[in-house]
Amino acid sequence: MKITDAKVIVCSPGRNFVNLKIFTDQGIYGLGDATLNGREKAVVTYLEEYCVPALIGKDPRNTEDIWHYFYKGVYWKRGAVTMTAVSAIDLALWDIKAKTLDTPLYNLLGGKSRDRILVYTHANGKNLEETIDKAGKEIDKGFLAIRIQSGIPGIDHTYGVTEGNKPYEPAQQGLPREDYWDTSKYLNYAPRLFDEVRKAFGEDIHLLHDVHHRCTPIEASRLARELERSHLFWLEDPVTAELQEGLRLIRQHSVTPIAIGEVFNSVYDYTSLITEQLIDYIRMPLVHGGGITHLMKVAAMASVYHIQTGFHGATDLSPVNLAATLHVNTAINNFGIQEYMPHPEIVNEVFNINYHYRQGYMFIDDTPGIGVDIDETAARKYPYSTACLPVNRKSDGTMFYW
Ligand code: CS2
Ligand code: MG
Repeated sequence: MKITDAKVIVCSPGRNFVNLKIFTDQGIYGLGDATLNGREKAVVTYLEEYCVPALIGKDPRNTEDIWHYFYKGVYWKRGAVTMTAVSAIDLALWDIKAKTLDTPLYNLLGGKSRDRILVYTHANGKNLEETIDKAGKEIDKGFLAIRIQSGIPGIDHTYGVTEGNKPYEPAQQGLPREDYWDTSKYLNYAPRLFDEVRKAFGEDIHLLHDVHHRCTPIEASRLARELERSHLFWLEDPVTAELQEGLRLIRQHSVTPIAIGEVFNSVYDYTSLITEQLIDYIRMPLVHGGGITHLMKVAAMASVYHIQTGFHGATDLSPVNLAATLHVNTAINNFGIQEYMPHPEIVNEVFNINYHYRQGYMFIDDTPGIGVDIDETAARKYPYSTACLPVNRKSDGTMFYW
């Protein structure tokens, strides 16, 4: 079996997506997600200029060797752009392998460890009342786990909080918007927010919260400790994790579970976090973390240290990534939870999907391969348009983490 061609498909049904399609001499093709929010074209160039020509003629079944060809074989290892390209190739090859064997992908990853995938959704409001109101609406849809984000009194616009009833979309057309941030206002408000949410909905619902890397380790320790009384499912990205040792301080001070890694792209971002048991959930998505080949190894390493998965699943990852992630979630033993933000309807004009949500869980069908297809004619109706994530400053103007 040989790879005969590969093409990068860029489209923008409501937001930008990049996908890779790999063709073989046996008429079977595979799809991989290559979307890197706000930096899409960098991955397109990387794939088109450097990867596609090198793929032609290779046997697509050699997923392990091809992964290392594009990882070890490249002098400039790691980094989000490189790893997103590697991920797209890897996903497309696993798609081909499973289609060739006429079986859903999860069967090649260990088969079924479960038949439904616990998911969490998002509720965010401009203030406490609106946040509680929106969380109530998600509970009415049957969700058992909800990420709660709220506008903070005294801060004009908070990342992760949508305006009005618009769907959640952090990237905006053109150059990045500038947001402002005040950690002390946030630290005073967040524990009160969760007290009220618990009061409104009781103890049974799982609550999650995303700090978006905005605290120092000692600030995050205070927050994690004060949130203990609200029994969070997890506190996400409490600190920026370039410094893995930063997580030690939080662990010393609190038993609030910690999730981290949506911006990671290799196991080397996780080594101390996993082996020192400084976290509870890994978040690195398939699309940026080396695809199936690498993520299965990271998940296996995490499982040895009693760490579970909670893969990133925002709407800026394409349905191909979501479906592939559901296959992994079906197969591995140390699955924890899956983030699920439904794509708006327009996305389904371009992607034919093989999963659905029902009463707090996602279900994936038995279509061979990853199971998602792309309609290229529909994709052409939605051309790419530059959009970026905001930048973030402290209230005195100092540049800060986004
Ligand atoms: C968020 C994302 O889903 C999450 O946990 O942090 O919305 C994230 O900000 C975006 O995916 C960035 O592209
Ligand atoms: Mg996050």
